Amino acid sequence: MVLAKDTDQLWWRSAIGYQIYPRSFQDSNHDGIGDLKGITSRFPYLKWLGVDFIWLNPIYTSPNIDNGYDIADFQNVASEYGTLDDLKTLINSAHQQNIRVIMDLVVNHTSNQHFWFQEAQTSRDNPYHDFYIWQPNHNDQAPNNWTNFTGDSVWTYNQATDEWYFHLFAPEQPDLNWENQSVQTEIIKIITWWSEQNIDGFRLDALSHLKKMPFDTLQSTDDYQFEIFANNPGIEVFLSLLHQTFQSLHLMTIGEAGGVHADTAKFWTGSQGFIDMIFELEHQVRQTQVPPRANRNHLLTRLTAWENTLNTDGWLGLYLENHDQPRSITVYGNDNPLAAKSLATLLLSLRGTPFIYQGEELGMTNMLFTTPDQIDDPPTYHDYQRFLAAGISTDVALKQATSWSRDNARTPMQWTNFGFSDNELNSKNTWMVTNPNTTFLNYQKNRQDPKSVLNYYHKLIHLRRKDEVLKSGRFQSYDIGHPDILIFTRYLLPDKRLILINLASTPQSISIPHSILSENWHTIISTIEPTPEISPTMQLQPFQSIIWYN
Ligand code: ISL
Ligand code: CA
Repeated sequence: MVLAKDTDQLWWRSAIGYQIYPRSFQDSNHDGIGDLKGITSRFPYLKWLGVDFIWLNPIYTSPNIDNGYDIADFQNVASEYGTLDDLKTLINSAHQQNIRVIMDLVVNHTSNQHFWFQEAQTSRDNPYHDFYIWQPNHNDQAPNNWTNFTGDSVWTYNQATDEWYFHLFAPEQPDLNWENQSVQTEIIKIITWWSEQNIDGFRLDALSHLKKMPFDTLQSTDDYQFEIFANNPGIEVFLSLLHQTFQSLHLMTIGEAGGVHADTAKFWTGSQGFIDMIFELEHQVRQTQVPPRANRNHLLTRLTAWENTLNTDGWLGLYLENHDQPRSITVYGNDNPLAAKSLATLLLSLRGTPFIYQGEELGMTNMLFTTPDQIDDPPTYHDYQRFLAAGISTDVALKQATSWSRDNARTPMQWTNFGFSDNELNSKNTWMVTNPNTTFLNYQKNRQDPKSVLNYYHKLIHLRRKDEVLKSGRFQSYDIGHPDILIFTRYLLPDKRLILINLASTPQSISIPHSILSENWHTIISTIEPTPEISPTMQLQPFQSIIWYN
């Protein structure tokens, strides 16, 4: 079944998304790795939860240096996840249940195992050579001293051609040369082929990095060192080419745009932009490394800035978690389930398209890593060894390396006491360790408990689904001068919703601005029941967030 693509082109504006990390979602054949059949078997759950589409992290053939973000074949499925037929079944079954399917498009780079790179590296005359970015070797020195996202040089030497090739991520992920028209043509073919497989859109990986600066540009050494890789002049040529392709195929797009700031967002999304929605990477900053704690005030102020910028034009992809971030309940809420409810209220009441990351709706937490062999993410392991080399003890090095590690988000989904397996034996054989707290923090227990994080998500999602104001109303915030509390309205006049987000972990007393009090509000939902009436001064319990309707 194909969902009508052209009748409702803006379907994503009123939709709720759910991000699936296929390796860790559901294992259907007991090999310890999540797979496509596993995902398909969970659609009834996603239906119950109330999501409209899923985004699948990469499932293509890959040597898994970066868990699938190093693609060796864009048009095939990694065997551990199943077959192309399994994917067709997944897409069909999703569509039958009115769930759309978004794939991850990783075209800033490929795997070094991709046929193009295998060819490209053999000689300067090879037809695929210019698919990648090369500089000649002089005196065995890298062409410049730029540092990439993994903390190493952007250059790796290639003996066969006596050249260096460019990579923003691992050396096994060479960057594609977007200046080469043959690269553009090949990528468009791939996008078209996927469209023919009936997918509904793409999340565009590392999109802001496609255009490189001249190699004699100086890279700064401060916090802004990666600006040199983002949103560079000339990127609009590549973005508009992609835009035309997506438009003509009616594919929804959400671009991951690291290094793009709220003030330039309109260039990316909206009537002048190239993509339907943007994933910004500004809202999370660290407050402490161990334990992992993020700055709550920064979260609220950055999200407010983004909401204001895209209030009338453009659209935001809203998220608090993904496969690259530690768990939000841990970094903002000290593992308190009430914090997860407060964060859910934020995620599901802002203007934009909310994305729930698997397990977030259960209040899944960071994992306490106890041995180095539990680490999977190469950059995390790299950090661990760096700390050891600096003379730090094993225990402390492990804590420091893993506290903010991406691995925290990648532990298996906690469906039962055994995680994503159905028995104790299989649960010991998973590709990555299951968080031991699955014995008490899991889907089965959550579903039965009316006060659980999951049931709160369920209620909120269904509230948003039937409320046009929460889906499309504009945003207006009120400054009450409290670092951990955000008050805002969503409005589609004459209708208004008033939302109070409280991320403080201790009781608070606040004054509500007069301009708000002059309206009539009735209570709808609160993270802590009973839902309080609005009043000039309010005593809020820790993580008490509230929604009122006019
Ligand atoms: O731009 C950044 C910071 O300003 C980077 O965070 C960068 O955009 C980000 O690391 C890109 O992440 C994505 O591509 C990576 C992959 O490892 C991540 O999992 C993915 O989300 C390489 O494909
Ligand atoms: Ca499996």
